[in-house]
Amino acid sequence: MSVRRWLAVTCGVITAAAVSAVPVHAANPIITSIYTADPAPLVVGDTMYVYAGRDEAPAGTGNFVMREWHVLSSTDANTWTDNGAKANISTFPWAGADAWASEVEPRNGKYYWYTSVNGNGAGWMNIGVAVGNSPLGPFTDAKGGPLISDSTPNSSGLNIDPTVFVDDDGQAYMYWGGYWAPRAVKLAANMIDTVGSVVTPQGLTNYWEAPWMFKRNGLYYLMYAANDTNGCVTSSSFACQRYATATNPLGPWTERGIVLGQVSSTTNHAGIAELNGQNYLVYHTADAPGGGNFRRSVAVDKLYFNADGTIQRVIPTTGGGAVNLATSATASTSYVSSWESLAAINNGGVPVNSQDRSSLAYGNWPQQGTQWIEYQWPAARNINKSSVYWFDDNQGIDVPATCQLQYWNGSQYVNIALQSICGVAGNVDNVLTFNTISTTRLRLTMTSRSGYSTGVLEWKAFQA
Ligand code: FUB
Repeated sequence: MSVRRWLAVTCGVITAAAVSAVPVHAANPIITSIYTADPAPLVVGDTMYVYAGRDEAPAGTGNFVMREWHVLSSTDANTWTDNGAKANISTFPWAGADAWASEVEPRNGKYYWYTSVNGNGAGWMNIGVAVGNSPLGPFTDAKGGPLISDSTPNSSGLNIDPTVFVDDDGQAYMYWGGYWAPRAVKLAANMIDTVGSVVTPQGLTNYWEAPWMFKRNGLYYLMYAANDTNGCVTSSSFACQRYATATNPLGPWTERGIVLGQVSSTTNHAGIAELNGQNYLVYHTADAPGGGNFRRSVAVDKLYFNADGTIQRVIPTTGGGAVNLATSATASTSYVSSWESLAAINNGGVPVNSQDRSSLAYGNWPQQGTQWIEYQWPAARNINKSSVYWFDDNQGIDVPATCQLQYWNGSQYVNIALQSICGVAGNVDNVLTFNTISTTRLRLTMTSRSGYSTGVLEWKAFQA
């Protein structure tokens, strides 16, 4: 979509938005020209702005590379423009790396951009604040140093992910924190100083990171990423979005349910905003082509409140017909090792490499020869593509020698004539394409290399 050029930065001020901002009509993810993460929506007039970090990690790497924050915008939550990077590490002369999650809060005609950023000195992540005269800036460092750092008394174990809220009486509050350590503090009217002590909010069940605070009909809401396996995620390396409510802005909070379940990226970071009378959940996934845990993309879906103020769970939509039917299938297998997990194959994991067990692994050691895994649906599904990411533990499990895709034709399993080879490469998605079949059962058979067993990290089956 848009042709983007680097911005000139002088003394921490972004001087020119040299970006050709071309609107894109997008299903999810809403922008695919770059990877974007940690979205924070803000509605001003008829426009929704989404402040998002840019993921620049090369494919296959296992760490964040984040140096700038972009501003996306839309007047219908459907057609989106990337307005380019409106702040970056250099906006904060005292910082040096890690442009993590941020949020913008307006006040008195100014826009305060609270950011997670690495101070590059003693300690690690800090909360910085920049200020601008419009939602698109230009933004400059408002304080000349961090608002919160590791040396702030009672600060979080990880000082990231600020969310700021101004109450009807003019009092502003900031929540933030990672590593299961939420924190809150009052902000001064100038929006760049704290007032009083940092407090530890109570009642945020299984809080992990990524708070999002707002008020609706007199009730305070705090949505946040949790990573418990008690109905939230299949493995604690993923996260869901839970929410809590309170009658006081500093709590105590009562946990009320899940807004968004596990997504395809391990991190789960979201915000809520209302545009033209419709509420939206803005979040990120690893769903874009080439995406991953460190190559995330922003998505938007409608969100609904019930009459009693509770929030209906959002079911993510994807674009391009690339619906992965595996996540709604029941999996079975000829054999699974007792210490591995069949759940690994369709839990939405995004492996970094074939040794990556962060979202579980399926393996059939000590079996050798031909074994199979299978998906079953209660009614026939139309399928024309699958992809498999093989597990290789560098011990008894290796990528297979051969594989074959089969489907149930009503009375027996028959081989699918593949248009692409059944790939056995490690460290990649081996994509298989074929003419559409309609079936209730899809089976992947794998024949081991001599002396080895086989394993799978993720197997997807795509709706035609
Ligand atoms: O993008 C870096 C970090 O990942 C954010 O600060 C967290 O919320 C998580 O999304």
